[in-house]
Amino acid sequence: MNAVVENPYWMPFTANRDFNKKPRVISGAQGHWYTTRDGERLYDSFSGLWTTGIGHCHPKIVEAVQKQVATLDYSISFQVTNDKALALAERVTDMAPEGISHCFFTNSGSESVDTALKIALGYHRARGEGNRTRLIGREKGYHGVNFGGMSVGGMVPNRKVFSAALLPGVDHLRHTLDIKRNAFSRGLPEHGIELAEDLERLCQLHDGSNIAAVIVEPVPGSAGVIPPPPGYLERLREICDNHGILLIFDEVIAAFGRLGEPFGATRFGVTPDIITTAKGLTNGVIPMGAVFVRDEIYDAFMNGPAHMIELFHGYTYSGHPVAAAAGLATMDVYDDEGIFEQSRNLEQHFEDLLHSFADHKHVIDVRNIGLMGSIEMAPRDGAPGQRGMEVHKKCFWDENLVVRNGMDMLQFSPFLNSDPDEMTKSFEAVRRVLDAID
Ligand code: PXG
Repeated sequence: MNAVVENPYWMPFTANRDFNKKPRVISGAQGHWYTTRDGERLYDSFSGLWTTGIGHCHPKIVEAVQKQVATLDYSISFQVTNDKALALAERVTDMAPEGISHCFFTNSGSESVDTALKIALGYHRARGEGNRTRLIGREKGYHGVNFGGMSVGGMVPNRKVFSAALLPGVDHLRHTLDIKRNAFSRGLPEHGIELAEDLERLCQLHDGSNIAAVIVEPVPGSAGVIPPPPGYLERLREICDNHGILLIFDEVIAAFGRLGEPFGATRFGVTPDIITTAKGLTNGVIPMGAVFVRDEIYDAFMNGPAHMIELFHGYTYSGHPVAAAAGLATMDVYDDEGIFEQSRNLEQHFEDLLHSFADHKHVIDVRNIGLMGSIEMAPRDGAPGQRGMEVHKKCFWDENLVVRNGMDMLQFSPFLNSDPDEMTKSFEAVRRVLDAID
């Protein structure tokens, strides 16, 4: 029978035909475990999709969402707002680095990124520097799948088909992955700070006065967890300052505890001008993102007639009350249960488990920082990605374990409140699978 008829759902970032042969379908979750529709329990080694750091169906979030949906299910988002959106904005800007006291709500990481890029362009124009239009991303960057984020992103398969439609005036810094020099680094790799000079080179090429913004993930996640060389982010900050360029950190993964801190910016002690977030903002429970901006940026827009809209941008669901209620409950749990501290305390154990794979015959690199980790395997000859996919499927079917693979890299995003023994067991399962495959 035709696969299209069997499964009407065209799944995102999925090998649909392969999936349809033996569908992997989840129908429930509690804490650190999923339940499949066949009633099997699976341990979730990826916290959803880097999203659900405090575990699934946390009672406080469930209760907040249930209450909110019965109180105010939706309210118009333009020229009027709701109490929960206001409260969440106050709550999360309080956690942000000094000098950042406003945020703009979106519904996803991709929307946060495109919002940030538009704010950057609008900011320069509002200040009479409308010539600053060029945007700079980085190879291997992932900034979502909308046109702006795709253009500044550096994941080749995500760009290839859409090459002709990418934004003009975009350049990319080289990525900092250097397995030859940095393989099996624990935490920050030793080599690569000089790669930050790529930004200076682009400033010389275009003249820095034409560049609006640079966007990077402090730690690229989707590309396989690439911690920055020490001093690299500081140097980007310095070059941006020298040339009046805005620095954007895409913290869709890094923010809210994944690096043991509210933000990657606070972990690295480098404050960007704009921070994009999503995922951990609501523990993944209701889609929502937030874009944090420095006060000067917000202030630059607050000009002109006061009755006029300052930024012609927004979403029907910006500040959705149910999402905001989920966000508020998530922040409560982060605080009440000391989640960021728990995350920090798990780092060493996680690092040791990951690096215990350094001696495995299939493994060519292990990278980690905070609770972000990647085990990179060598690709099979002529079949890149096949080994990674096999590990994913074997873990699912044979080990009751959800492991995310990006090509031949295994990605790990453990719960911020993981039980160390459960974490150990999940890696024992991964080892059994690696031992069993070619
Ligand atoms: N920026 C970053 C840094 C991300 O990690 C996005 C933007 C886009 O977010 P939305 O909500 O639009 O998907 C992301 C998303 C993976 C993986 O396997 C990571 C993401 C999405 C899908 C897979 O690492 N991150």
